[in-house]
Amino acid sequence: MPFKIIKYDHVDSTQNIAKEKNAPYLAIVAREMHDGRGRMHRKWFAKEGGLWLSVTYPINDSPHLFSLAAGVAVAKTFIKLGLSCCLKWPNDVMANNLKISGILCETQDQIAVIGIGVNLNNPLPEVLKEYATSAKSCGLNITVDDFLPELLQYLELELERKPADIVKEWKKYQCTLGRHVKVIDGKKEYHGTAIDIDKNGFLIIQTEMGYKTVIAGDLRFIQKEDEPPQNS
Ligand code: BT5
Repeated sequence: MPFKIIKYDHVDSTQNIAKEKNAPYLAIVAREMHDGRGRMHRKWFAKEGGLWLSVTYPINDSPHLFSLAAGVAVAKTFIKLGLSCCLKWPNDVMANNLKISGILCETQDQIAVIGIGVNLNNPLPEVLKEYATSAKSCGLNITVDDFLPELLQYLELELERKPADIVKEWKKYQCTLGRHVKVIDGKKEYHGTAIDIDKNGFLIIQTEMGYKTVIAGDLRFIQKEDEPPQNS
């Protein structure tokens, strides 16, 4: 089912607007947000020029897979528009080893509110320069009007897939598995090799203590001494 696009100029967070509307198949877009948020209420910088979007979708049996499906949709859109990128578990899209897009999935009643932030022509603050990038910094002029219709088409397709197919599709675009990682999940910290994601989208890490399954968390790539350098 197609999304109904509702555009705003300046809002606190598109997530809040989407929750106020409380209806499925909406695509709330804002030119700018002053209180954009990431997971655990972290600040999300959202100046004019980027895509700040929240789509609403009916909850099914596997709403935790929506973040992965949305990541696939973003990656496919970038690739179609000429920028190579890949998926870092659980919710990041990476270009040149830097975060170009982040996804936040929240739920309310029977609706999932999937927030998607994509850095296109927006400026990024100095504090993020080491971790984040934009299409512009990668040398491409991609506007919101170029990106949004393509992304919504991919979202329709990816969100509708069966759980096993979402996982399968995510694996095609990922750059996480096989790498040495540190994952912080609340007070717990895991070091090891990212081996796989299971049918729920949870990450399986091979640690010195055996296999660990991590439901959510912050993942950093770590470089082993005997490896050539790879950025995180
Ligand atoms: C995310 O959280 O990556 C989810 C971001 C979701 C943003 C969208 S925009 C539309 C919708 N409306 C909202 O209010 N939010 C959603 P997390 O993995 O927790 O990453 C947050 C961290 O990313 C911050 O602590 C910063 O370090 C970094 N960050 C902030 N702004 C960024 C940006 N524009 N680009 C890249 N990284 C950023």
